[in-house]
Amino acid sequence: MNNADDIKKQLGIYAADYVKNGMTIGLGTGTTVYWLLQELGKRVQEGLQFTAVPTSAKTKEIGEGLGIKFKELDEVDELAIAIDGADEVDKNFQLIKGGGAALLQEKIVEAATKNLIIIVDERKMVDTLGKFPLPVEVITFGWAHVQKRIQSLGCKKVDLRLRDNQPLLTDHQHYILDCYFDKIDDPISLNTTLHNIPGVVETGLFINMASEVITGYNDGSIISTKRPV
Ligand code: A5P
Repeated sequence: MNNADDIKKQLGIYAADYVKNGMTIGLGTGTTVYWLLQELGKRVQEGLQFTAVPTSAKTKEIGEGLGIKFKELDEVDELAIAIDGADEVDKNFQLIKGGGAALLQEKIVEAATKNLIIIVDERKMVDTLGKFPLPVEVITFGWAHVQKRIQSLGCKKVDLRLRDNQPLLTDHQHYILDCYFDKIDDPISLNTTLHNIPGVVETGLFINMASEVITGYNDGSIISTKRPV
């Protein structure tokens, strides 16, 4: 029986095999990707050469400390692959992301590849999205009005995310609203509805973006599944 951290570490090592010499890749954010960064750092020391576009300031900071070479998104064309974690993954490979508040940059970077590889432990695989509160990134101006509009969509609770008792500011100087929908029956239409609210910058619904999900199980096994095209 492996604990959550062991599984994340195994996933990081497994996913590092996807990174080949000469690639330009997107690197995600979070506690699972942390282990990927550690493994890639080791492989860089052993001679692996690649360039990465970070999905957050945190990933860039950790990666640079490990010797990983970064570029800005606008300095590169298409990314060969991107690897990231997720908070929930449903049967159709739709995702909730943003638990680490990096969803905006993640979505922009990951839109630059056809090969978004998601690494998650089995607890994050769900039939229906929504138990995990959906993060929605909003402009700071008028955020309480956006909060009310999301509540009026039938969302049970919408919390402004705090850090140290202050509203958390994202890398791009926005707020995050954590939206407790409980059950998201139609993620595609909810994503569109949320985008139509003035003040919403981006949602944590990653629709039709993941091409492959690598799942780590409690018994130590790892299974990779490709999204049917
Ligand atoms: C960051 O904003 C998120 O999208 C993360 O990718 C997601 O929350 C998964 O993070 P963990 O691997 O830490 O669970």
